[in-house]
Amino acid sequence: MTNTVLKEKTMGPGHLACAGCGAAIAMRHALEALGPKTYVVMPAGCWSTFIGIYPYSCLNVPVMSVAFATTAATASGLKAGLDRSGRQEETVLAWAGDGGTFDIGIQALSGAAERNEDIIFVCYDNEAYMNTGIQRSSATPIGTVTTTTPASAPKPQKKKDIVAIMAAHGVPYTATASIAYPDDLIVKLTKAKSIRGTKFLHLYASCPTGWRHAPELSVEVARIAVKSRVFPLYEVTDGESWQLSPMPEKEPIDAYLKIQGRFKAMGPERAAEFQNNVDRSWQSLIRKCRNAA
Ligand SMILES: Cc1ncc(C[n+]2csc(CCOP(=O)(O)OP(=O)(O)O)c2C)c(N)n1
Ligand SMILES: [Mg+2]
Repeated sequence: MTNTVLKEKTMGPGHLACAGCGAAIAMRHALEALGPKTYVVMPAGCWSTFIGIYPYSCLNVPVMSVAFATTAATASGLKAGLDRSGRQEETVLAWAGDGGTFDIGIQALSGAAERNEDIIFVCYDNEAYMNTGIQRSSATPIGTVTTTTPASAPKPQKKKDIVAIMAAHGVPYTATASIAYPDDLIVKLTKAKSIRGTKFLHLYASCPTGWRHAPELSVEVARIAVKSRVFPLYEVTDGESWQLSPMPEKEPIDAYLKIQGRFKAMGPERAAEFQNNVDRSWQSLIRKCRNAA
């Protein structure tokens, strides 16, 4: 696909995302790290619509728009084809939302990970099916209001632990990253690019429209998520060596819940459960990192 907007840069300014879209920021940093020799494979989701209408794509790299369930399988095939053509230095980036990763994309992703396909799979996680109108996914946190879990009955289940699932496949590299910590994100993707086999990045991407916060607060919300340990930053090598990334001082969770309208229906009980989930996940992560040290 040709980009008629910007020739030199991997991502131009003319996308159609909402103001403050974390997923748009995420791609800009990802392509900064991976460079122009990147092929992007993306399923349905906000990204496949706000990329723009051909030939006015905001991306200056080739993009394949694929059926929802097939991202990792298509990326595997594309990489095999490039290899066969002697183009081993080119990177295949599978780029899917949480719906396209945690839910509908997981079987193809699991298959690719089990075969250890040489791809980078990034899940930009905005914690719901945003493109179709904010429906809950298995990445949506407990107590969240979405259009399918309304204020009268916010989501009762907790978020699925996708990194543990990917680590359990024993893939060479898995990590979390956030749009609020771009240096860390770029270091991780640069590292992923240098490793052969399946690499998985769980990338936190705020969504002002779905999370009901001001667009200018997207990075701030992402920063508080890391500080409050809602979304800690870490890496897992070969599925067994867990390592915490540089983390800021710990802060209470209250600001995180208050700043977003999606948690407005959370009573004190659900808030306590949310906090409890965060604490338990954090303790478990610390244990894994200590055991690996
Ligand atoms: C097989 C299939 N089912 C449903 C849809 C409708 N659909 C398009 S985008 C989307 C939401 C995707 O959510 P997510 O992967 O989290 O990405 P986001 O929109 O949040 O960026 C859905 C359900 C589809 N395109 N294909
Ligand atoms: Mg989503």
